[in-house]
Amino acid sequence: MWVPRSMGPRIVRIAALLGVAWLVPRAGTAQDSIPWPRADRLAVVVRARLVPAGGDSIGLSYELANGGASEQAAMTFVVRIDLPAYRVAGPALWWGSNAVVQDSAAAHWFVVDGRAVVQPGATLSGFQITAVGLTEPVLYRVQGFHQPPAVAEGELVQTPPSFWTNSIAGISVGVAPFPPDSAPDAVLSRLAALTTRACDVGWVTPAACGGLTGDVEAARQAVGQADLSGARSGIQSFLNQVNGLSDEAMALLKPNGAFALRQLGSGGPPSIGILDPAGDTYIRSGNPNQNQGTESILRVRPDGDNRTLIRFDQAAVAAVVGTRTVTSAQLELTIAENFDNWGPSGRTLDLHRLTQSWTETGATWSCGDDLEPGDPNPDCPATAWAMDGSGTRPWAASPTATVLMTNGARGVVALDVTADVTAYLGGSAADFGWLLKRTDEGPSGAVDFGSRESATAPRLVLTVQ
Ligand SMILES: [Ca+2]
Ligand SMILES: [Ca+2]
Repeated sequence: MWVPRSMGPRIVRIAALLGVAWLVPRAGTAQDSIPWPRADRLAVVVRARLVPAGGDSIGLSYELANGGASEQAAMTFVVRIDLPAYRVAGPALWWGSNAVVQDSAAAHWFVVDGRAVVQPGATLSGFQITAVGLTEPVLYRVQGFHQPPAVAEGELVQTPPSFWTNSIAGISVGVAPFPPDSAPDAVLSRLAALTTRACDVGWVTPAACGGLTGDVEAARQAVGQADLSGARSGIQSFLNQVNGLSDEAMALLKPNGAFALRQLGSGGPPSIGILDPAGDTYIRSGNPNQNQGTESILRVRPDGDNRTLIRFDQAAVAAVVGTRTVTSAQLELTIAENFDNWGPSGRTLDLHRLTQSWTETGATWSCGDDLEPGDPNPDCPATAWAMDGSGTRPWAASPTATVLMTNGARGVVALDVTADVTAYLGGSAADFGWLLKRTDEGPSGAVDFGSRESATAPRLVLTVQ
């Protein structure tokens, strides 16, 4: 199998992780002689296509067709996804999750109700992932359902074959992180390699391959002559041709072509990425050892010094930003209930950068991670923090952002965290998220925001260019 040089190590690594039975003829094993149905009794076709996804995200939807000649119904579907964060959705009665399968990150769908298996001759769609990154070829695996063999009384029951020896594999389109080298020649070299790959596996017809390859080659020559405008024309022509190709070709080549155009300085509009929190909770001096991490609200109020903690997955932020620059980062909170007691001219909330680590289900007034959050005692051998009293506060003294709350305010409150997100990404500040509190916790003024357990979760809106 030929793979582009830049992709070779990854493909080989993926092949090693997911099993390489699809690359080489299967050697007979002792397992083949046991009466369990073998993997080759399942014949499936997996189709991938792009689906709309917000901002900078890529949405992929997979269709699983079980061949009429199969002797098994399909019941497990795995696609290699080499990303720290992505969303997985599945068809009805299939459980979809981010999983580690044989030490390999993978989107994993498993039927949870026998009625939903994909019978021979049937097709099921709706296996979806949403992620920020770029598409590339990945391996998938599908395992069939089989009844255990009948066993006579006294006969030894044989161990069923594992997923890895009793599943079939193939190549489809997945999402991977942005490439580390985004210089124009590296990006075009990647695009040329992916185009060749799409042609090799039959996602692009030989006739169309010539046109696509010619466009990328023209762009590479233009870059060699420092003619970025000419290079952009080549890639624009490439993208025009990609429209109308097979679903897999579009899924693989469209995002990569668009990425190349961006890296060639197309001056296109900035893109926007939206992230859900990795953790949120609120703490209160009135119940100093109680955790509120699973509540559907994030409360800020003076009585009991209720303060909100929130943080995002830095790897997910980095994946959105890729090789570009954050031009804006807004923390958006949706008001679930405004107690409308902010006085005639309103009162302010301050958002501070936290400087100590904490966990969503362990954070209390007393510490960042109570080891026994279910009891009324502080169990904080290593994570105590000084939310009041003596000691250094676990947040940066100068607030990152301040917002005025007023009676009657409803909807979304936005806090500008661009400087902090940039500092977190650049490593000049450790990322423990933020604390939101009343500037002056004396006078009245209370508000509940939706937590990530609610329908109006906080979000981090990133604009990158
Ligand atoms: Ca929470
Ligand atoms: Ca405790």
